[in-house]
Amino acid sequence: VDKERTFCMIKPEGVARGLVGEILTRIEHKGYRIVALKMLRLTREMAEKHYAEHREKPFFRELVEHITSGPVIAMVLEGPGVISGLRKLMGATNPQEAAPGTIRGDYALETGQNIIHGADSLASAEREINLYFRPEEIMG
Ligand code: YYY
Ligand code: MG
Repeated sequence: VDKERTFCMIKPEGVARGLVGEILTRIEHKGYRIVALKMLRLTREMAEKHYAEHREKPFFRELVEHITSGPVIAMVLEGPGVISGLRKLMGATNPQEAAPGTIRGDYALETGQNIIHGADSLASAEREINLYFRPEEIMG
């Protein structure tokens, strides 16, 4: 599965803090290919779809507020094992538990401000890619 694809997003605080270049550098240096990329600001409706799996969680409202609070960078990444590989580059959800050397481990302190999103499974990756990108926006 050399052509495995995943969905990745730099969240509003990552963009606001000027970490876009740093994060793209880590992704590219690892060897993953960026096959689609756009900057956008999520509507509430988009955010609720994106995080539909968390609809019943106590932090859902805050999560939607946060992800719609400013522009984000949405991407499709391609490469062998990229779904789990991106999750490793990201580090643990709680940045206080994320290992040094990971994006969250190096640049964040709070779960609600953890800078980066990555799909957590093949099904999530496919669902999220389709939520953000039309087929013709993805470079083969
Ligand atoms: O996939 P990942 O982002 O690592 O974590 P999820 O468990 O899917 O949660 C999505 C998102 O929700 C997380 O990145 C921050 C936020 N969140 C939170 O604010 N408080 C929690 N206790 C758990 C998650
Ligand atoms: Mg998740």
